[in-house]
Amino acid sequence: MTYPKILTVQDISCVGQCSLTVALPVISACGVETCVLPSAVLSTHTAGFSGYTFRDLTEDMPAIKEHWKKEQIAFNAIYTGYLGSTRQIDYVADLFAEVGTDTCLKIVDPAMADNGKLYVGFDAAFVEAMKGLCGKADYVIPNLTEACFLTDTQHKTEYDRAYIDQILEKLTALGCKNVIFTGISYAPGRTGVVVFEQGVYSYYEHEKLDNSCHGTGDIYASAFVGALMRGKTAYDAARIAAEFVLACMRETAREENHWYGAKFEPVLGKLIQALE
Ligand code: PXL
Repeated sequence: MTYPKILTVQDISCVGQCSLTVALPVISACGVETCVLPSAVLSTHTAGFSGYTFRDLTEDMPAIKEHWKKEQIAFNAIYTGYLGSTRQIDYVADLFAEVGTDTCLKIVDPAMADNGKLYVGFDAAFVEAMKGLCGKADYVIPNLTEACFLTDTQHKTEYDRAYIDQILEKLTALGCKNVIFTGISYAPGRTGVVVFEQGVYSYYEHEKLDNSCHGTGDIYASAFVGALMRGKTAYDAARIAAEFVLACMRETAREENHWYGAKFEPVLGKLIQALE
């Protein structure tokens, strides 16, 4: 792959340091051409702001795809994040089938839930549709809450390896080939990412910081995708993305009032260095 081109499908939250306003700069910084298909346009993200606007762009998706096909545009990878409607999930499956190269990598971040709850606006029908999309992906990047919704598992805040193994088994049964399972913590003060590749388990553990920031899931997935497209193994990409998110969170903790997102911009240079 000489100069990989990736398509990312997720919303534009105009303010909020998440979704496309993260994916575009982060993947571009990784040296990968980043094409975008906005799933919706919101004035802000939905976590903590009230009265935000929401323009669903589902209706635009088929015509955009047809134009790309007419122009013979094909992507080396397609990475999806926050999607704007249940129907949109079917259109994303069409994109997977019709505008990828022969070796197109399909990466799904089922961005729909955190801390035991679905984000505002999502329901059981969306979760069911997302199960189907995950089954079509080469890599799925859920947090624990999302994995629980995808596998009808009760969400726990304290758990052991057997609980995680059982979720991984159920994700595999859905058709997920490789799982990058974020925010898995087996010991106090520690957390990490499980890399489950073709049934083989590995784990990258690191410090658990006291602060938590909105949007870190999007930063993580974008950095993982960028590193993977730069030829890193899934384990190395998972490790590089984890270290990048830690750097973003440390940067964010320096300012008390920055509550709505993580400050990734000042540490983009560290991500670029990690890829050299
Ligand atoms: O970070 C995930 C995300 C993306 N986009 C929108 C969101 C959220 C999480 O709440 O509201 C619009």
